[in-house]
Amino acid sequence: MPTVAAAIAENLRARQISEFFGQSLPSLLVLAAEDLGIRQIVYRTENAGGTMADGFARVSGHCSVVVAQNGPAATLLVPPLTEAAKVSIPVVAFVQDVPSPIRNKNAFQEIDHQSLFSGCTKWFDRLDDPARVHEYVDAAFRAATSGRPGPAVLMLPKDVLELDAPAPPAGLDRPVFPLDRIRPPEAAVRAAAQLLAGAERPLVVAGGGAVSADAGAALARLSDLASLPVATTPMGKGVVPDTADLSVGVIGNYMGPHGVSHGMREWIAGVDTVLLVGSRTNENGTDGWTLFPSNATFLHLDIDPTEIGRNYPSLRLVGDVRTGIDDLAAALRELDLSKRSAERPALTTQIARSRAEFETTTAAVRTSTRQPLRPERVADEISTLLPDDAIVVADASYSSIWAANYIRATTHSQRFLLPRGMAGLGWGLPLALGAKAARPSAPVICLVGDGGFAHCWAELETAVREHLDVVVVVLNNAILGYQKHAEIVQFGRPTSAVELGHVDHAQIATACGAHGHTIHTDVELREALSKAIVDPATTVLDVITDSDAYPPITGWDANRALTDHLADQKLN
Ligand SMILES: Cc1ncc(C[n+]2csc(CCOP(=O)(O)OP(=O)(O)O)c2C)c(N)n1
Ligand SMILES: [Mg+2]
Repeated sequence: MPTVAAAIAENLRARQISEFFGQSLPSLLVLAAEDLGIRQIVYRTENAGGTMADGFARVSGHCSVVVAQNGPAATLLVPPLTEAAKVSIPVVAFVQDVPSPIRNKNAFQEIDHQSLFSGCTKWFDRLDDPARVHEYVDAAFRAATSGRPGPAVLMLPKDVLELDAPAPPAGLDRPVFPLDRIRPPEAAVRAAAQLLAGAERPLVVAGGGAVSADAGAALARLSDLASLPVATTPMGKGVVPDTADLSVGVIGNYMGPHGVSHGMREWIAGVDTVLLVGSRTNENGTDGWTLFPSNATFLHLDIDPTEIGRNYPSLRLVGDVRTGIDDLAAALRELDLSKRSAERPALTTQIARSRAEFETTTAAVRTSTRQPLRPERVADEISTLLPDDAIVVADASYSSIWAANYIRATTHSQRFLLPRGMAGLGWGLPLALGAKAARPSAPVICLVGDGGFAHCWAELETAVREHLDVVVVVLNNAILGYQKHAEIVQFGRPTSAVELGHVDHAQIATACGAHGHTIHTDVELREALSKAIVDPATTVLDVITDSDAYPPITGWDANRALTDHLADQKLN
């Protein structure tokens, strides 16, 4: 009979899980897994390890696994599991617990794990009966991947791991998600198709749920069939290529004058029908719920019934996004779509005009050779050099906004990973490492701010040791940019926290065995970036950037406090 630890390892192998993120603990489980050839990708910190698991799941399309110790290590899993919970990504965490005989006696590093994880998990339990090990492991994976996916935690008391357990049952499947591609009700689909076919000005808005459901191709087919323009939220970025003639680009709170969809804002204010797909209709994705007119008709396709109607009373399409879109397309094919086809030329002209406007208004900053470099120039350079199969990852803060606006998705095979569940600093590099582990052949480019990068420099050593070769582009403006500018916008002045000391990120990289370059000029940037993308090595480009640059957050350009503050700084 195997031990519980060995039985779990066999269970994972039977599910074709070939790697997990860990740092030795629970040791018995890790030893058993390594004995079976399951690779432990060793993180430096649990919050990075959990985020790697998030990135791995986003890119692989199946539930990932992270393991950790009880107590302090478990507390560090809370941030990444919270991000995964917010953006509906399945991660199973196996966390060691104190031995059962000393439970509730203030054992070393004993805490109330159930309370700890209660806000960031779909499912939490502890294994006490070794005979039921496979039942519990199965429950964790089922909870993580079914319905609206999310994290699950199974606590494994140290003594229980050593007990005898049965071998795993036959027929275990890889934990893919979404587990069940549920169809929305036929009557609702027909009604939605009628509304779309007869709409004067419809708009499809795709969120992260469309990416998770792998609905990009279905969405493109639907858009083409019924001449429907498709916008995405930041989490939906790239689900349809930005270059498609009906692609509006990212909408939300990034629609200031230099925003990629700025020219569509007025048009969006006049939509009469909005089809939301896989979207939480959250604050940023809707610009504080101001984007769409309140008298529009809303249709909402989502796997989570509780999200439908949260912010917009909607025709309810409860179901898997990809299946639902295919069903909608089938229903539309039965209808007269001449009204939609007649609108198409004006619509594509409107979108093309908005894009041309963006190209013109941003030409100066995108092509600027001035030093310190403009972040728009850096993002534009990444966009130009971006391979068709690349994965772009951004950290929170400005990096996410630069990437959403200034790096174009040109093919369905590219992926964009933004930590928009929590917008927590430091997610960029570990998300990138998880993405690289899931798809080793893809070039992974990670855009981070200097403040956010400081949360996780240590994982550069992980990248080198684990051969997870990524390109990290640091926008080194030596400030907490978003924080500083937001405080000026809101309160007229920043606190003393926002200016950072000088950090040589190239030296940090080389100290960890990665390549590192300090970049001052556009010529250096292009040369180093094109080399780094094809180099089988982790490379950090420490790009010295303009601290006055801020991205197209709606309303910021119109804020006198910010523009005056920046002008004053220049004079002094
Ligand atoms: C974990 C965490 N702490 C604090 C914040 C608040 N915050 C948002 S943006 C920001 C500044 C980030 O600076 P940096 O990473 O250098 O990016 P920049 O805006 O300068 O490009 C801060 C402190 C956050 N989002 N997450
Ligand atoms: Mg910064």
